[in-house]
Amino acid sequence: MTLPKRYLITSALPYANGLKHVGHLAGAYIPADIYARYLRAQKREVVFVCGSDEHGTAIPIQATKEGTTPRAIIDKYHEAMRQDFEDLGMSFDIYHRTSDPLHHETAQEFFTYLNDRNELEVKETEQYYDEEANSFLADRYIKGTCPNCGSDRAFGDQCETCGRTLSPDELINPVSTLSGKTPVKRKTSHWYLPLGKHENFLRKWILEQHRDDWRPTVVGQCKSWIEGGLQSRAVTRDLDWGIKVPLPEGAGKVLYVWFDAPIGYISATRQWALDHKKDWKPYWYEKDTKLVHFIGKDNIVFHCIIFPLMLKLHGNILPENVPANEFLNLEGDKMSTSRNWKLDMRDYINDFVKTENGGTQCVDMLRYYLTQIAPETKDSEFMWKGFQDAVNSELVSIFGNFINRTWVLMHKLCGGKVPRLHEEILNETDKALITDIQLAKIKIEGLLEEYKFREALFEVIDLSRKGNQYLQKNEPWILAKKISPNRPGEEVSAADLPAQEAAQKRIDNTMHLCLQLSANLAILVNPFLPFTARKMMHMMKVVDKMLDWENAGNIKLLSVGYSLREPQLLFRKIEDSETEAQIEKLKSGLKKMEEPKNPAPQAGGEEIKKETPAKPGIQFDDFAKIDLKVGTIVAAEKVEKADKLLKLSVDLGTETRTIVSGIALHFQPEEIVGRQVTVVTNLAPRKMRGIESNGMILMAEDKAGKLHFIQPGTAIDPGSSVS
Ligand code: B3M
Ligand code: ZN
Repeated sequence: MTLPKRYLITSALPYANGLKHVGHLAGAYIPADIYARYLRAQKREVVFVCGSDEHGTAIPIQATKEGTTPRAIIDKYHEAMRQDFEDLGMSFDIYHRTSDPLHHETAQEFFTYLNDRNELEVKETEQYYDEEANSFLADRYIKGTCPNCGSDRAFGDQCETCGRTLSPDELINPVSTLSGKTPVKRKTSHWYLPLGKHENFLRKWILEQHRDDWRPTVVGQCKSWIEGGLQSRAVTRDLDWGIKVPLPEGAGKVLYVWFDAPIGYISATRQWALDHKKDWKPYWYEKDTKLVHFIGKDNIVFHCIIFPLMLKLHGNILPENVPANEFLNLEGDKMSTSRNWKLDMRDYINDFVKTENGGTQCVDMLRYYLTQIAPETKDSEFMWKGFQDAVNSELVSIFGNFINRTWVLMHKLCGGKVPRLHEEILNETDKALITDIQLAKIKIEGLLEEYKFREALFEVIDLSRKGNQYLQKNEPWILAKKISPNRPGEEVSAADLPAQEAAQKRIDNTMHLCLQLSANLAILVNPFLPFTARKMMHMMKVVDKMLDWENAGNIKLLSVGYSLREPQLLFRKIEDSETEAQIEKLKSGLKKMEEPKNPAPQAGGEEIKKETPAKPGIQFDDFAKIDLKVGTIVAAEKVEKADKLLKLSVDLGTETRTIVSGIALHFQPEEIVGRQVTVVTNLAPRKMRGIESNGMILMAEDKAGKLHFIQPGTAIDPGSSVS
């Protein structure tokens, strides 16, 4: 396989509508940064781009919330995000922004190119229009009742209560959030990207060509999109915040944010090229460029289907891979900005990095933990206790400990200089260590090339673990006692000389190899923990060049006789008090948001619940004991003197059962007659308020505490079994 001539690495452009949390960092930024740093160490030609996504309705909505203008919002958050990324060591070659004129021009050119070649369709549709505000309404600007769960706070694009994706037409009683009035329908025309027309290309390119080298989760999502039928997607909007449609008939319209944002990768590359007097074109047009998009899983469709199609139609190269990450949860619950259940990068920086005993070691601690728990194949969990363990029992006790012991011993036993290696007496442990160093390099680079960052990092730590074991086995501190017996001034007998010489040689070899291993560890850890690698370089008094990847595996990196600096501790421990304080802060932050909104929490209100913790695992036999059937509610009435209970008659096909259910605060009896439910039919009978209940109906409870029926997608025969 020939190596690509150049690499273009992209990280998703975060919306400039708020601070970003560590879930974002773990998903699209740290892995990309590791990859870019690794490639640079390999001396490959790399450009790593990112920037702020400054269009879309998210921006004016945030402006309304903060009582300011969209422009002020993007300026504020662009700068804040740029700074946070810098503080956390993201090595972007450029952090651009989509409000930049160069980006507007690039995106408009792109649109014009496609439109001129008839790659876009124009379609007339009817859309909601607010007559009072004189404006078409973006989906987010329409509120109404959710057809799925009945919540009256659903938006035109999504119901936040039940999570269902909606279109404005599905909303019951739509209302404009601009004026509070009922909107009317008006004709409008838009430009569409006809995905369906290119189904064959997409199928072939993703489901055949990349079936094996893209992550299964990514291919899986694409597959279900393609199989679900590819609809044309509008690439313009009736909105005034965004990039103007560059056509007279497009007056008052802008490019859809998801059309312009990925083009931001191109404009960022252009700006970088301008700044460095380079040519940007090969990066987007030459086949020997390897383009890799790092994203979170919610952006898969845009990066794997829509943008690649745009690129193809525009004559550009396509991404080689899109290593999308799953989500990162926090302390047992989904990270969420609206519920303030999150750890912002900024908070971590303030609480750990910008403190007296913080600094860049704390940046690397976060980078370490987030890589170790990277949600590469499934959602994963940030736990403060896990963070503490990762730092204290891996970074401090294994990696840091090895380096520190090596340095202390080298100063004590070898006068602070790199001792000789006596090849003639190399023993099995020495040879095994040398092989381990060489193998580690090969393993780590193989894993990095496959975007398996957490496994790659594990190998780095594992190599330092082997270093500790090697030291332990060789015990140079014991050997040293043989050379300088405890009683000073005592003469050494001639007979002891050969034994002392042998001991000295063993010390030399042990320390020599530990130092060479340390140099190797600096190279191998550098893509992951760049600040730690720098500190190690300082201790070794070596220059940047030593970190070139090609030096890994080499055990002659530090010359004999070279004097090294005193050790510096690489990492400090994380105290219980620190993690406890963080957990407390998280919990009280959540409350603060809840209290004003919800003075008297009650079922169906706005109370925000934490996800129920997972129950312990069960065997299939345990599950098989439960008899589940579909039933139809044929009658329902209130139970006297029990405001929570409804007495239901449920048709189970062969019989009609009486079931008493605690759902009266959520549903009126008349509204549930006719609904299908899932029933546990073999639950022991139970008397409630004098009525015998013969079974239980299953309901789902959302985060707001609201109940929802669990029913078949379409009506089926009562009595059908559920398994
Ligand atoms: N701004 C969505 C997000 O931040 C969007 C990504 C654009 S990448 C071109 O999740
Ligand atoms: Zn809903």
